[in-house]
Amino acid sequence: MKIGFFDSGIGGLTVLSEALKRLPNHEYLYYADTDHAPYGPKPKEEVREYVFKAIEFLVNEGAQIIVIACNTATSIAVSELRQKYSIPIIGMEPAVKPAIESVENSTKRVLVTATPLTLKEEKLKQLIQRLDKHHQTDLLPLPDLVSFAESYEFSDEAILPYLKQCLQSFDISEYGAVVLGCTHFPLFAHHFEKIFSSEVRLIDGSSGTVSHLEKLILAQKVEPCFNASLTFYRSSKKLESSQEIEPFTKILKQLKAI
Ligand code: DGN
Repeated sequence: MKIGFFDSGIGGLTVLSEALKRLPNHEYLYYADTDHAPYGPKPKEEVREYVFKAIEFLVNEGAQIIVIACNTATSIAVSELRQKYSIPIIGMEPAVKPAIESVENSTKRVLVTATPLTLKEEKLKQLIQRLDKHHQTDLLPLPDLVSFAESYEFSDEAILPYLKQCLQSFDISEYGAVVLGCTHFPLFAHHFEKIFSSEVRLIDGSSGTVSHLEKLILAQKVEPCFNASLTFYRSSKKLESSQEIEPFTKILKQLKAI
């Protein structure tokens, strides 16, 4: 089966890596809209256009299922995309449910981190309203992490001071779970682990999204594909040389997916 993955950049690789581990026998197309990343600081209408263009491209390349491996794009465009296309379109959902469940019988709180655009959208507000019965969640936008990731800046010297500064008005000992509500953020999990105690759970949405993908594939009863493959695109340009592909495969190797 041809499965199209989309993100503004390398963040969606955290979701693709989970899919490659659990569902290896498929043809994966990975579209990183790096000409326009990061989406966070851009107006919603502009981002919406980029997302529509990317999905159109993946559909034209033959994708039979699309995974929008980007929380920001999902909150802005998934409903309209599902109206436009007849193929299944899976979106991301910040993992608020498992995070709240993990602190349910304690006095601990949940910190939901994401891009400013995701935190502003109605979709997340409604999700929290529905699940957060005991008012245990706080929101924290982390606007710069996507830019750090897109410039392959993962050094402790750059990331730890940034996270500490964003967290300065929070009492971190209050938290039992942190939701990584942007697909780029798991790339910084080891930095979060240096700030929060080892009992704090870091939860992202990739496992839930891949379970959804797995169910859809099973429902379609497709035969396993014996020429499984991985094709990468940067904003509509197919990457051919190993030099072009290397930044993506390097991350997938770090995530132990290939
Ligand atoms: N990986 C995207 C997300 O999950 O929200 C980040 C989008 C962006 O470019 N800000």
